[in-house]
Amino acid sequence: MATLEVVERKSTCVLDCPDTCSLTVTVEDGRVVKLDGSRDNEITAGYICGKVRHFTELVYGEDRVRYPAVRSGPKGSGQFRRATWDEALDIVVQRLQAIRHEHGGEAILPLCYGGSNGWLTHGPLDLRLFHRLGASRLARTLCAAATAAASTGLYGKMPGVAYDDYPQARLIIVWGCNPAVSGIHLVPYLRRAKENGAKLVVVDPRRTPLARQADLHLAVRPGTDLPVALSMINGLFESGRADLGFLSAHARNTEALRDRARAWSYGRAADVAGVAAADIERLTRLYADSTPAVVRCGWGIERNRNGGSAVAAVLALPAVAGKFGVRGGGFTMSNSFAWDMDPAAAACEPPPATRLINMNRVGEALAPGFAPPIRALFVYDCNPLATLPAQTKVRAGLAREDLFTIVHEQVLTDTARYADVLLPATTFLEHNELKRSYGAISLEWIDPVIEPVGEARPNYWLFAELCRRLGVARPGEPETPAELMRAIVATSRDGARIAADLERTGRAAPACGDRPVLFVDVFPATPDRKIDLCPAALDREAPAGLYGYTADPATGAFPLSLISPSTSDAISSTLYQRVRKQVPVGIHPADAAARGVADGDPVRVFNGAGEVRCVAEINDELRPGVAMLPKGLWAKHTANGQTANALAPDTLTDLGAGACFNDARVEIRPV
Ligand SMILES: Nc1nc2c(c(=O)[nH]1)N[C@H]1C(S)=C(S)[C@@H](COP(=O)(O)OP(=O)(O)OC[C@H]3O[C@@H](n4cnc5c(=O)[nH]c(N)nc54)[C@H](O)[C@@H]3O)O[C@H]1N2
Ligand SMILES: Nc1nc2c(c(=O)[nH]1)N[C@H]1C(S)=C(S)[C@@H](COP(=O)(O)OP(=O)(O)OC[C@H]3O[C@@H](n4cnc5c(=O)[nH]c(N)nc54)[C@H](O)[C@@H]3O)O[C@H]1N2
Ligand code: SF4
Ligand SMILES: [Mo]
Repeated sequence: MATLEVVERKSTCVLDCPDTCSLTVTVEDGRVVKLDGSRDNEITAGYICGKVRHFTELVYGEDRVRYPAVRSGPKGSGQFRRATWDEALDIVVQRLQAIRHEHGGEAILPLCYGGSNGWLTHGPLDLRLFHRLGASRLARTLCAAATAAASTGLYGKMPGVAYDDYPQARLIIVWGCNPAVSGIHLVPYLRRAKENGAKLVVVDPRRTPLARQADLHLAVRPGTDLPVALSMINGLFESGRADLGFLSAHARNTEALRDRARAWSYGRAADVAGVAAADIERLTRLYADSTPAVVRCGWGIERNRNGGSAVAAVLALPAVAGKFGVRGGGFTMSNSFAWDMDPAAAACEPPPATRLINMNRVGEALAPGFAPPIRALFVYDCNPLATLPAQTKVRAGLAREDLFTIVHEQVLTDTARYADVLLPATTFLEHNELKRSYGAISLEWIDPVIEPVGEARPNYWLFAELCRRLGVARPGEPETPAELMRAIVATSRDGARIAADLERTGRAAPACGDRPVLFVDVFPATPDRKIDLCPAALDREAPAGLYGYTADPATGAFPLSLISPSTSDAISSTLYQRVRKQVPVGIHPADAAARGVADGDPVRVFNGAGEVRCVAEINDELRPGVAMLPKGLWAKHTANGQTANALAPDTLTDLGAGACFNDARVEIRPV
């Protein structure tokens, strides 16, 4: 009798989550039977989230895409016939060549985002293909566009405070971030800080799990962080608590920030944000009095018309109050800024000057009248129907008979159902990956732990193959995972050491180490190493000028703010196939009563752009005037197949041209 081979293999989670957990994967006869946290990465501390513990349901589930397939029914029907890779790629090559020949390369649009957060699945070979085809370029703005514009505008690419240093802080402000769901490994450090006597403040329209334990919770109206932060800055200057010594040594344009903040008294900010002026004042005093103090700046702040300026104002706070220079002091935004590699530059020449299409406007770009039209859409690492704003327009675009759509996917998503050619993608358990985390500060080399399921193939295989078949490959270019890794790492100033560390241990720390003290170990990556508190480029970009506030888009007809934050069931849309029941819209008791809506009632959530039919869930954790549907829902999660994204406008943030998901304004009525 054959004995069962059971082995434990190391891996690292590559999903779009700040934590980048180190994993122990149990493999029985070539099949993954268990995923759990390991201690290779200290932050993981031996535990992982429930989503990834159930990852085998994605890998082996009924929705897994196992074979190449060609559409055999109407667009969107999800009806396919199985094909061989050769046949599927022949069709792709023939159609892309014909479209390029007849309409030019710009008629092709790649559409990708964060499905895998690794550098081998996005960056090198896909861009090699699309650049050389002269395809339209994609502005990858679905997330972190405003935060990146603001934080790099002020600080250049500077990493922030490491999770491990939070227990040193006396005050922690969790601002527009819900780590209990979206980055669970920060939570034990917050608990330790509290045990050490730290105060916790949460700024969030919802009473999140952390807000419940906070010393102060500012339940601001969505989109009003900018006035709150500016009034704190004004208060610090007015009360003589601004650190003028630090500012004159380390910052530029302090006066411009101070001038703009002057317009915001505590009272005026409190009126706009719907909180008590005394609470903002108390927070300012607490902040001035506490050292070390750290702000965990989240992505909840950015997803509205004021998002860029709001993030800039929040990140200016530690400069104004002089909170840098000590362990546990400053801010944490995206710690991916610890790395200086450029995966695109590693594999191909600079991008051609073809048109740039903002992914938040893909619905428009696929609509009639957009010229010259897009005729081929190549979707990978992305589920646009579930995650892009203006869902109704996106769906209409995908349904176009004259659009040739290729989808490279792991599971049969809502988007994949619209494919003309569907190609099976491997998961990170089945391919190599190079992943830098954006919460913890680390870079990991990841080996596959199992053979590909079915005929699934990694992105790097697919794009190398297409480069060859479309005649744009050049001999001697990096192409295998190991070659790509070396080429990517070589674009870093510290490349030789990082490559050696990766090859020896599978992980590497950046030059500044994995627990940098801000303004001791790292400085702003700006030309003069100073903070620019009012960069001219950002000031020109923002329609109301940097730090200029734009009023709430609510109208009498659509008075409620619909927010759509992350939940513990999924990473964006990934793993939502596991949730088989419908998902309710959260509504505050007062808003429900005013509309005659009771818990569990069927309702319509609607505005001029769309309508979601679902049931109501009375939720007193929301502030009045705010309703909630999770981000990333699939069509099956509502009664009519529309989700929060059908109600989200395709307007853009003031900086970075990012998505304004939380600017959705709606009405809710019983049906
Ligand atoms: N309403 C609303 N919508 C939002 C947001 C919001 O706040 N509200 N937030 C947004 C945010 S923060 C983000 S980051 C985006 C995320 O938007 P997306 O990137 O579109 O969403 P994901 O679910 O992360 O990933 C998409 C797909 O990539 C696939 N994938 C994973 N790995 C690979 C791979 O190696 N190869 C290939 N070919 N495919 C792979 C997954 O199976 C998944 O279906 O969504 C945004 N959408
Ligand atoms: N489980 C899980 N983890 C995830 C993800 C996931 O989908 N699921 N997504 C990953 C990705 S792609 C990202 S970008 C991060 C995002 O993680 P977070 O930074 O936590 O962002 P969100 O979940 O979008 O929203 C965080 C909080 O912002 C609040 N919020 C909404 N509007 C505003 C506002 O105007 N001001 C303020 N102050 N708060 C507001 C929401 O109520 C919410 O509690 O998480 C990552 N981790
Ligand atoms: S999704 Fe986040 S918390 Fe869950 S295993 Fe991956 S890195 Fe860890
Ligand atoms: Mo994101």
